[in-house]
Amino acid sequence: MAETLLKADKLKNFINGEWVEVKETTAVVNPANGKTIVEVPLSEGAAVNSAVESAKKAQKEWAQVPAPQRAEVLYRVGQIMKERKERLSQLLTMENGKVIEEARGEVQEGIDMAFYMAGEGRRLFGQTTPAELKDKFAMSQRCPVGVVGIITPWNFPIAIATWKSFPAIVAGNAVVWKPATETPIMAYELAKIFEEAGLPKGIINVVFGKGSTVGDAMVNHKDIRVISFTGSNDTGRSIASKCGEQLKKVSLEMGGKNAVIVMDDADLSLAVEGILWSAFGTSGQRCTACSRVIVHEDVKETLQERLLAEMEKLTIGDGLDESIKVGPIINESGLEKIKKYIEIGKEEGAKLLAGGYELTEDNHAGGNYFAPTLFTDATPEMRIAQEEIFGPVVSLIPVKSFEEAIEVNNGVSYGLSSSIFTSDVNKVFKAQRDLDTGIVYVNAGTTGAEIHLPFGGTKGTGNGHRDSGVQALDVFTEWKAVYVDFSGKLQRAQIDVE
Ligand code: UN1
Repeated sequence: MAETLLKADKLKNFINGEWVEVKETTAVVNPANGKTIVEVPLSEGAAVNSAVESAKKAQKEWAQVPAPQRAEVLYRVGQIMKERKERLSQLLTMENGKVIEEARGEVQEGIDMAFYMAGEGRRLFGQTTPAELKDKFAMSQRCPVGVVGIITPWNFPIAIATWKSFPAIVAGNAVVWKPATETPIMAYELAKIFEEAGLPKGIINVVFGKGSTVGDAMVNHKDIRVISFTGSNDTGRSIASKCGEQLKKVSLEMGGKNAVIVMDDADLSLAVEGILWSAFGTSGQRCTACSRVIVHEDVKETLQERLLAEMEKLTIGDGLDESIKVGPIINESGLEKIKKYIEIGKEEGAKLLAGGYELTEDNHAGGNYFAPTLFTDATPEMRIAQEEIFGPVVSLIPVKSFEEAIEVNNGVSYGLSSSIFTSDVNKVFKAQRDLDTGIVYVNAGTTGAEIHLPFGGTKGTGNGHRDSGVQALDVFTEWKAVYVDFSGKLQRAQIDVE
């Protein structure tokens, strides 16, 4: 099936509008069945150099193209993505494992981002402001940065790529892009779409390969002026320190330890649905996934019983099958990490109520499947309640009050998403104010951020920048202040004349 959908057995880099073959490759494996889908290049640093060279040249002209015309390319990209939505979704499920309805949702996120960012071609607002002096005009405007580097993860291989590349392109930059080695097909497909949409050569360059080679070469390249990264905390920190030494702008999004708070006045059926979806959707492999449930002690027993009953109904398997609700884990090492945390949770004294094991029976053979897992009676300081697991594992933490719930929510090193289920309007407003995360939901789970709002978080989740929304433009533009003096004489500012 992959062969007929993909029409390639070996992917190529896309540099300066050319498809460039690379000798060394590695297999891309479907996590649902362990079968190889395609070979992906393992590029050397030299590929980054040639990508940057072409990007530099192309960007100079691209920056001169009026932004509304740059945006037209994005409209065409959105249109082609729309036409290919089903095909892209199936390929996404094959390389990433997420169930097909979620894959369609992710591709739709990319389409939405295309049309939304295309609109920015006619906005890209700056500001005019009064000047201090007579007959003087002052304004600030957004300017492209030049060549930008984007490094994207395997868990949202197309949506996150659009969050970064579309604002970069509409703002007049050229992009060097390293997609995750686990999920290169979405990058290959998107590059083809850019090509068909008429994006000039060199404006998007895709270099496949390992982070340690390709990513490092990008981070250390003097002509890449911005790095926008989504991925693990360790990698993000190392990128940040390398960029710091070079005074290079860096935007980081590095995960979460997101909680759903369930108060004693909550609609419990709604809360159960919200927890199920945000904890076990995408097999918990979202930065926004819920991995803690902070529950008022008066409703803990009922909530946990109802959760258990619903968890039993979850179907686990190959996401191409429309009846499946939970797909596989991306790879062996993802699986090993989850298993490690199950042992940690048990040792720490949390009570394992469901799951906690890998699925290996015949209908799961060859894939990486993990049973949806529920711990209860966890305490806030346990490692399973502090560290990102990136799998279908959720821990219930009982609390006595609203104030304690907020404190527990905020008592982790991450700050991406949080949610509260309550019917008390005062708690709603207090919670949205006091929850220390970049995204807050009321009466909904922790996942499902929309592309026209800023995406990112506080503390260890990032470094203050945001993906998507108009806020993404702050990453990919420099502000320029412009003063025009039309008085006809030299007016000196900031001089006191008595
Ligand atoms: C991620 O997990 O890195 O908010 C992105 C959501 C999705 C995006 C998740 N729209 O859950």
